[in-house]
Amino acid sequence: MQLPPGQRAVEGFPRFGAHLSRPVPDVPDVPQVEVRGAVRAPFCVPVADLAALPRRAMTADFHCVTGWSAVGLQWEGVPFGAFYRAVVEPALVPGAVVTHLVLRGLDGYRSVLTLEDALAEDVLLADRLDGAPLPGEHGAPVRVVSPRQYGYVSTKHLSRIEVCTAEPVLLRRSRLDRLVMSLISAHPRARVWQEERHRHLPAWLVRLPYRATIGPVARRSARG
Ligand SMILES: Nc1nc2c(c(=O)[nH]1)N[C@H]1C(S)=C(S)[C@@H](COP(=O)(O)O)O[C@H]1N2
Ligand SMILES: [Mo]
Repeated sequence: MQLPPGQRAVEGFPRFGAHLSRPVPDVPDVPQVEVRGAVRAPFCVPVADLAALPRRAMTADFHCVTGWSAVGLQWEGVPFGAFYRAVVEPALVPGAVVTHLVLRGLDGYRSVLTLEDALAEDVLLADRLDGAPLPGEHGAPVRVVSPRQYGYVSTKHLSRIEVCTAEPVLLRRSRLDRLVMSLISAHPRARVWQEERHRHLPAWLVRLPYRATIGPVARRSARG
């Protein structure tokens, strides 16, 4: 089995992200996904309404930008494209040319995708993993999964989709935050097979320091 350049398989599927120090966010009693931006008016879609859309199962590897890959994950959910066409497109401002989406999670996490990447046929709104409801640590009640992009695109606990007609700039609170984030800022496409890890840093430069972080991740996720 072949992995994308610079990736190594780990045992199991680690919980990972900007949130590691924080507990899994609480899921509201009636979870919803808010849609706003270039729509006629912001609105909320109850996660339960996803049941009306077609479903898809998919086996895929999951690649974190730091270099670990979880292999052979079995996802189930609604194709993101089907959701977008059924729910978002009819609500767009007439004439709006959508270029990007900002996805937000219940923990405040945000990621940016081009519309083209979001509508790829293997992008899912996943609510099941390995035959069971999506567990909290992996993004309950519903998360995005985009297997051909680095994991940072695959927003967990999806709570908001912002529809954009130009590439959005995510505002950062502190100056240090802004400096660090501009250095390690996400690649606008984030395709794993092209090794598009970051916007400004070449992949070869980050491979080695990242590798040092994989050991602890792999140990944490090892079972038994
Ligand atoms: N809401 C939310 N989604 C997130 C993150 C996060 O911190 N919060 N981290 C991202 C990163 S960097 C990775 S690698 C994957 C990790 O997914 P996992 O915790 O299911 O392994 O989630 C992505 N989605
Ligand atoms: Mo990641």
